[in-house]
Amino acid sequence: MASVRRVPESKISRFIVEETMKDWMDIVESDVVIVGAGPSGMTAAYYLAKAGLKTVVFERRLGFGGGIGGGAMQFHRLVIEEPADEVLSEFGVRLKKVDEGVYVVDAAEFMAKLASKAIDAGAKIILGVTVDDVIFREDPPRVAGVAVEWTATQMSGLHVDPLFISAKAVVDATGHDAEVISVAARKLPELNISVPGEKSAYSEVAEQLVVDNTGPVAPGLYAAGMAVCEVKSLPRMGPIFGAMVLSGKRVAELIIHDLRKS
Ligand code: 48H
Repeated sequence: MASVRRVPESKISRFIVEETMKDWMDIVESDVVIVGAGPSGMTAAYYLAKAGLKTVVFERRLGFGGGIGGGAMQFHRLVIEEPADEVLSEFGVRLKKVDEGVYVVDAAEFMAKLASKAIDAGAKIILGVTVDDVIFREDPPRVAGVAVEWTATQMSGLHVDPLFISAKAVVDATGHDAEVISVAARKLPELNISVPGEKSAYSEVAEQLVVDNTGPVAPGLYAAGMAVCEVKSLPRMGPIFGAMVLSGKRVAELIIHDLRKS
């Protein structure tokens, strides 16, 4: 039998603390912060990291995937329509054709491969961290990063101040509540953001509308995925995920373009 290497407790702790702190030293000045590791956030992370931008995803929960895992009423299959199938094929997700241009995928496979691709491209996904505010600058008014706190600390109700992470672009990929954009709208009237709220279901038009409306809501602050519905008052679409993936890809393309300009 192979002999298992003996590692003392203090060394285990030292390695973890040292390597974690090295990562955080790097993360505090990021190119792009993505809030939320759902389908739109992880797709954006993949394309941004692939383009060479230092990209970090903060996810409140201790797992990635957002709404993918819950599927439709917890059924484990999701619907994808073209042209999102091309993106999923790039991620290695197997697609079963069920109609012309329409496919079903396995929820667990979808979230696992999405995360794996984003991480392999160089994006950092940090779990258990909640973004609860933004950093702003004047002349011109803009978002310049985020405030982060451990989700567990937030849940405890303890009065603990956050850490700040600076970024050239912040993506709200928090889903239905558009949490980051909502905080900015409330605290920074000079950014002129309004959050009218999403509309009821109209799947056939919602998918295209989400993709078309993905983009900046204020300088330095972008909306992707269901957050776009919340901010632009668009209908929801239910458990069809093509637009989430295409919105993540589009926000990445827009940010890459904007950051190359500046
Ligand atoms: C850190 C946060 C914070 C925060 C939230 O909901 P998601 O899956 O988001 P999308 O937009 O990529 O995908 C939406 C899709 O899952 C969906 O719900 C669809 C298609 N619905 C259609 C319909 O009609 O209902 O993921 C958002 C992620 C989650 O993992 C949250 O835990 C996380 O963001 N999150 N993370 N700080 N403040 N708020």
